Amino acid sequence: MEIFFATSNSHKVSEAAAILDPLGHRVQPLLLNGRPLELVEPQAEGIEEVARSKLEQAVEATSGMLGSQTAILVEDCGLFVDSLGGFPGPFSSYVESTIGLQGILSLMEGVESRGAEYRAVAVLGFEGETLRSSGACKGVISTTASGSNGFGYDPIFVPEEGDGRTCGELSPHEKSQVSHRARALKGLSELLNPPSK
Ligand code: ITT
Repeated sequence: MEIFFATSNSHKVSEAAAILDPLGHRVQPLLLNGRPLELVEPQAEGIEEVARSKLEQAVEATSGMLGSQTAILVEDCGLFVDSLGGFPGPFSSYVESTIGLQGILSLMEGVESRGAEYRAVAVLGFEGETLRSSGACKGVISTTASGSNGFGYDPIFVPEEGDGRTCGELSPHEKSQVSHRARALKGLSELLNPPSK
């Protein structure tokens, strides 16, 4: 299936293509006039509601423009830090662009309990149907930023199912073995192609 990913984040497209292309889909960015759609993220909503809202906006903006056997994918993610009561959660994008990773590290200075979770909700619109899948990746927030792979919070997030390196230090393949995005997208692929078919 041809999957158009409506996102402003090219890293997400590359990661989704690496996960879904080997499963028989073809992922590409959804561009209008050569640019990603500008989707409004309703603040104060959970990532589930934000993902559904982004899909509605993308479907409306492309109404009648995509052929059959094509789907629109959107995804919303967040980093939920236990000791900060789940902050930044749905505000992760805003927080990254304002106080940044160093701001999160400062908020957690001297904090011993450093548990956190990346969460993703992926929603696919296909022939009027909506499929939805979620994924999570548990880990801890490091005390310093490390690594230049990945994007966003990767340099300060150490996945539980790893060897102590941050996601920023993992190769793209290693990240795709444990990431919230990989889990959400593999779930979508199973909904599209149930194992019994
Ligand atoms: P779109 O909404 O346009 O898809 P975005 O980058 O704004 O792109 P999100 O709102 O879903 O995406 O992401 C919320 C924040 O979480 C944002 O700061 C991302 O950089 C960060 N994030 C999402 N997935 C991540 C990942 O795999 N590794 C590190 N940070 C991630």
